[in-house]
Amino acid sequence: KKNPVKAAAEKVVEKVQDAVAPGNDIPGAPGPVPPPVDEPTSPTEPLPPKHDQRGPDTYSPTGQETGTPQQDVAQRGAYLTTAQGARLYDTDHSLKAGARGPVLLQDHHLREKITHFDHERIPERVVHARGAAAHGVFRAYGTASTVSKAAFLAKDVETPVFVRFSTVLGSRGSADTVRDTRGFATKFYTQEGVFDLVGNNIPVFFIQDAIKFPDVIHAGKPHPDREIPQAQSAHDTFWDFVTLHTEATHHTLWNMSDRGIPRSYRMMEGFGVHTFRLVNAEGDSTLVKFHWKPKLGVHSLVWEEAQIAAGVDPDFHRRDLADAIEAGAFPQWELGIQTFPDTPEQNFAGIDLLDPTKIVPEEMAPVQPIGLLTLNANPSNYFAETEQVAFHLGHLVPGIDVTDDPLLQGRLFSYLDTQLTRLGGPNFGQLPINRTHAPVNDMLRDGMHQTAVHRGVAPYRPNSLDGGCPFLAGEDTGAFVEVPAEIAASVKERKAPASFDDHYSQPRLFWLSMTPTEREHIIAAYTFELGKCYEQAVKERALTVLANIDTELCTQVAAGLGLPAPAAEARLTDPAPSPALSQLGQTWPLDGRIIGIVADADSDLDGVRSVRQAVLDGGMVPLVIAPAGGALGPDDDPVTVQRTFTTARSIEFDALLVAGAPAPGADGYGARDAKVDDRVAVSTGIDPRVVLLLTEAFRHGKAIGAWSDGLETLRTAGIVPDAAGVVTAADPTAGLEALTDALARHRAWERFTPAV
Ligand code: HDD
Repeated sequence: KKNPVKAAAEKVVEKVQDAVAPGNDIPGAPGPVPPPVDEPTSPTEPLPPKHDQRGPDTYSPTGQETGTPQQDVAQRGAYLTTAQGARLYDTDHSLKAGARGPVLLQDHHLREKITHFDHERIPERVVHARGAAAHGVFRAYGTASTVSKAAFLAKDVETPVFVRFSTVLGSRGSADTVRDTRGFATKFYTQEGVFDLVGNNIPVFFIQDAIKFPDVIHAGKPHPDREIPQAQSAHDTFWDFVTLHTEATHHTLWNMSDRGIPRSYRMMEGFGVHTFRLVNAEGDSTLVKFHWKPKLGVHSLVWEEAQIAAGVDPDFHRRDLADAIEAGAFPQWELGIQTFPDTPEQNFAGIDLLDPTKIVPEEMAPVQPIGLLTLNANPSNYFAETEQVAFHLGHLVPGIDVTDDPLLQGRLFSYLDTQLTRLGGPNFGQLPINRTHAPVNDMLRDGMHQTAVHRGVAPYRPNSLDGGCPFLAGEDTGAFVEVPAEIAASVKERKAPASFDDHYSQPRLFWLSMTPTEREHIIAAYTFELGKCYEQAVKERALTVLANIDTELCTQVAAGLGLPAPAAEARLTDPAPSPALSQLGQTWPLDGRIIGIVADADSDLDGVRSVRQAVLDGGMVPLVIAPAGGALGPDDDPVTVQRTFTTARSIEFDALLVAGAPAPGADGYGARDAKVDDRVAVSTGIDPRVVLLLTEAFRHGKAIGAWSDGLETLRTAGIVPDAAGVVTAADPTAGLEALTDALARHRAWERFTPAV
């Protein structure tokens, strides 16, 4: 007797094969469904990708093949059409009763065009609204295979990725260079599904339990009455919160350090923050912390530079990332892990690994490199990619699992939930940027913005109608199986463990690990931010917190605020410093660094040409800055000008080379420029904007070089030739070498007081 399940399944297969028969074909539809095996208890082959898993480039929104690759133009086809494909003869005039008459309601094109426009914006992210992103590839070294069975961590496996960097507090249109934490979220499109590593550039977090997240964000965001200040922590509610919840002390200290104002997204570390759990093919589990280490080193702006940039170029970080990738200076990070035994205590050397306000110093648990990330392509559409990308910590692959960190557990809820509002429904996974590259056979159906045309009748299982599909995988067939971690018997309670109570020893460890220059920056940052607060009680409470970190820090900030310095509440601990926390003291590659070359028509243009070439050869970017746009020199051998004295500001350049002594007013404007007190500059005969450029660059510790007439310009700007990081040479290319040596240390730290 024929098996009824099999018979029913065969009927379905026939139907499907009919539907996909040649001539009846739907572009991108899967091929014929394989006939079921004798008994529908296990799959024969993985099913091919669904129609909606194809790359976005080759299909129009209606699924029609549009040709590959997609051309880089906004519109394709000769004629403008409506969204329904009807050709249009006019898109500039509403349909009216006579040329001067009222507009008619029947004008569908007008209504369609305006309606679509009215709905072009979606809610911005409630946090991390401002961001910039890039595509890239992750190549695994294979070194993690002993601890994780994740296929993408096996040796030499290359996995496409999309990385979004962000600030936390500001709105979508806010400035890049504000003092804030930076997001570092990576989507790995692995063959086993998407893995999202949603981290920050600071390894600890403000709070230990996700239930406080709305509170800390309400405190950090602009005040609800006036909606100011934008993208700042320098206001009362932020400091009120972080001083009443002293677990925030560690994260806040990192924010007040140079880490709060990165030079570039390319020069930031990234951290997974929480402890994760890896599991290998044998089922052994290991606790880990993820680290991204930038190849270019960790560098920061100085505060004045960050403030100027926020006005002069609010897109500073976004531009820097896109420009570098476009120029082929692909940023790279090594992914590394710190590993810890997965013991029931989940504690390493007295540090509770479930407490997200704690680090494990690298000196105690070295970061072991497991792969290389290279960002090599800019998004082609900001909205479709950077705005619509949706990260979620629950996007895990076999071999990577979560721990009971209460902050992580709450995040596992929040990220899915937020997309329902932000992306308008549960089908955001079908958006091109969010699509997994692994075959999908889910039973999720319908809902807002459903773009897949699902066929078959049985999106449930087990079923006897759709060939019995889908079947369940086991661990041996690549299923994601949670690590069966033991949970100690306990009572249900709203409580944090006692091990979460120490809020000061790690901030003190961070402080003690800083060089004198870095400490000076921290003192200045606290003094600035608390100085912006109005509430005396908040400032005083902040000082009691600082007293528990370090007496010198507290005394100095108190002096700046004009308040008495309180004493520490308990004896300060004496942890061993962690040198890995300091950003200073090493040299780094200079790929993509920007060298400004100041010249005018009377400068040594041969020198400019040769130094320009040498900068390019060194993988850096030369930008010639001259009184006016166009070119310098003869028509047959021009030196192209990239910036003028009007458009250039020091924040754009990592180092300056000065070839000329441009007089004020060469462009008919310089002498009247209000950027600087021009009486001084006019009397000395150098354009005041050049003097400003140099004095700012000098104050910000940047490398400065000069030759020929440029020496005169340096003198006018009051820069002594033997100052640290200042290079004067007869031969510009020899000078460049010395200049880049200085730049490799990022800044001439000796210029800051106190010196390193
Ligand atoms: Fe979060 C976005 C990083 C705690 C709730 N978070 C978001 C993004 C990053 C982080 C990088 C931007 C992702 C993107 O580019 O789209 N968040 C962190 C880190 C945390 C953290 C490193 C602590 C270790 N976050 C955290 C908590 C909650 C959230 C405790 C809620 C309980 N985060 C969100 C969110 C966001 C988000 C509301 C806003 C937009 C989004 O998720 O997609 O769900």
